[in-house]
Formats: sequence, structure tokens, C-alpha cells
Amino acid sequence: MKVGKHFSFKGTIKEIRPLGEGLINDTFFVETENNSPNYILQRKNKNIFQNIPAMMENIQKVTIHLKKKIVAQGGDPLREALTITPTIDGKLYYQDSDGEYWAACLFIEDTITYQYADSPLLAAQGGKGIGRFQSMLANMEEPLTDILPGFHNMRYRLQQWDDILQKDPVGRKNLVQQEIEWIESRREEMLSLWTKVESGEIPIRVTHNDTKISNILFDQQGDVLCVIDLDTVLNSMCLNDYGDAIRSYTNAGKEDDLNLDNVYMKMDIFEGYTRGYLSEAIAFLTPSEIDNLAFSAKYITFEQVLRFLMDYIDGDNYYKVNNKTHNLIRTRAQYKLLQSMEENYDEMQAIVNKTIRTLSH
Ligand code: GN1
Ligand code: MG
Repeated sequence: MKVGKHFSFKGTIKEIRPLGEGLINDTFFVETENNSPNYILQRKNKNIFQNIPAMMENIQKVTIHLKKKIVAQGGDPLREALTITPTIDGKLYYQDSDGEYWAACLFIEDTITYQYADSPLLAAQGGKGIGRFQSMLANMEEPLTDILPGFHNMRYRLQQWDDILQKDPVGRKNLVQQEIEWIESRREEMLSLWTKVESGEIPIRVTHNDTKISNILFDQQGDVLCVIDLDTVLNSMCLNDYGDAIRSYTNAGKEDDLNLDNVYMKMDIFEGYTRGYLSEAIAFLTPSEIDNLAFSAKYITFEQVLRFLMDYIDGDNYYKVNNKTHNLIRTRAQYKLLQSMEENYDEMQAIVNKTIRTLSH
């Protein structure tokens, strides 16, 4: 791949091969000869990220802040935080002749990643990782550019929803009357959380916005090493990160599971993640944030139902799809998860409260 020569990689490139299965970017592994470091190279999705230069600046600011903290705590800044590899002319990204944006970072060797949190202990480790990540960034004052305006802003999302329903660009609205009702019946309930952000009751912090377990690297001992995939670091409410982690960790099925019997919320995983997350986050969370933790899981899962359904009605312009019902299948599977959360909501609240009591003693 010719693009490799534009980056300041050490050593000689042996091979560049595809890696991973993200829904947004295209990712490649850059293997170098001998003992030179290896790298990750990505073609960033410029339809979704409309300001990639600002995105890379955000990532740079966050990783610089993290590295300072890690060094102060006696850690290894090259393993515990991402390191952007600039281009040969010192830029954070390369734009090719087709207008595509490329960016690279150091590959962190000897790590373990998981696609699923299959035990409460592992979920607790993941929670600790995100709790620590947010905690290290809690006093970062330099603002980030809002590269995804309205990303977890329910007022904005519902506006987008209303617009797409009105346009019905590919005539699919008729096919999803029942699914539309799932959204409409929860409109006020879901807006109520964002209203607390608008009023200032819930603070704005540095947030990751894609906290699934595959975005955490673990070391060989099973401890959290590094949080990766910083494309969506934003100033927003940190409940997004908790809620999205609960959405992805606790799902017994797949995000696009055809068999809805597979999809439900695993409460032992919820308990594990909550315990790990709060062990770090209790140091900075406000009472209002703590009160809304359980709700944030429903909020983010609802938002994901909305986003998949919206993309279906819009004609599949956002998420990569395998076929023309893929977004609808995802919608139904996420909705099943949302229902399971609604059934378990009182117990979720009780677990959060119990965890806080245990940690406060
Ligand atoms: C997207 O591509 P991936 O998996 O990192 C999306 C998330 C969704 C997720 C659903 C920028 O993330 O918000 O929750 O798919 N990222 C963006 O699988 O939209
Ligand atoms: Mg991502």
C-alpha cells in the first residue's frame, strides 16, 4: 500500500494487511521488518467524521494529557495510552489524492483483547479501565472540538428522526410502523436526561463515546492497559460511556442477532462492570450523575435503536450493512435489549446503590 510511505514509521514495511471489523473506519496492521515497532493505519470515514483534522487534534490533546498523568503515576506512556504516528512532514493525518484521510498510531504489542465480556470479573476490569480513563481526564481543561455535533444529544437525535420520518426518502416508513411506535412512546422519558445536561445539573466532561470491551487492551496478567479508538473523544456527559458499556457488555446476544431469544441483559455482568467502573469513578462523579447511571443504560440503548432505525428509514447511509434489512435486524435486536433493561431497571438501581454504599465505607 503506497500510503505507508507518507508516515514516519521506523524501519522497513514488510506488509500492510486489513484488521478488525469496525462499522465505520477501515483498519490495517502495518508489520515492519526485524525489531522495528509495528503500527496501526486507518482510513478514517470522512462521511461520518466531517472534520478529521479536528478529530486528530482532539486525539492528540487527550493522549498528551493521559501520558502526563501516566508518567506522573510511574506508568509506561507508550503502552498505557495511544501514540499518534505523524506523517513525514509532521502532520497528524495524511490526505491522499482521492481526498481520503489516513492516520496512524503505534501498535501496542503483547496485549489481549476481548469481543465479549464473558465473566463479571472481566466486565469489572473493563469498567475500571473506562473509570480510570475518565478520571485521568477529569481535570483536562483544554476544550475539545465538537466533531460530531449532537452525538448523544437526544434533542438533536429526535430532531434528526422527525426530519427523516418526514422525508421518508426510500419509502421504508410503511414497513416499520411498530418500530416507530417504540421510539415515539419513549420520547419524553428519554429527553428528560438530556434536559439535565442542558440545565447544567449534569456536567460536561471528556468522554470516550465508544466504550465496548474490544476498545480496551488488557495486558498478559489480565489487567487493563490502554483504552483505544479515540476517534469519538468529545466533551459530553460521561454517562454516555457508562451507558454504552452496559449496552454492549451485558447483551447476551449479538448487536444484529436474528434470534431475539438470544438477546437479553446479563445482570451479573452489569454488577461487575458497575463495581469496576465505580471503584475509579466514585472519586469524581456528582450525586446527580450517580443517580442517573442506571437510566443512562436505557438512554444509550434507546438511542442505538433510534440510530439503527433512522439509518434503515434513510436508506442505509451511515452504518456498513450486509444486506438491505441489516439495520432493521439491528433495530429489533437493540429493542429487545432495551426491553430487558426496562424489566431489570429496579434491580439495576439497587445494584448501583449497593455498590456506592460498599465503596463509601
Ligand atoms: C459505531 O464502528 P464502531 O463500532 O466503532 C458508532 C457507535 C455505535 C456502534 C454500534 C462514530 O462504532 O456510536 O454505537 O457503531 N460510531 C460512530 O455498533 O457512529
Ligand atoms: Mg469506534
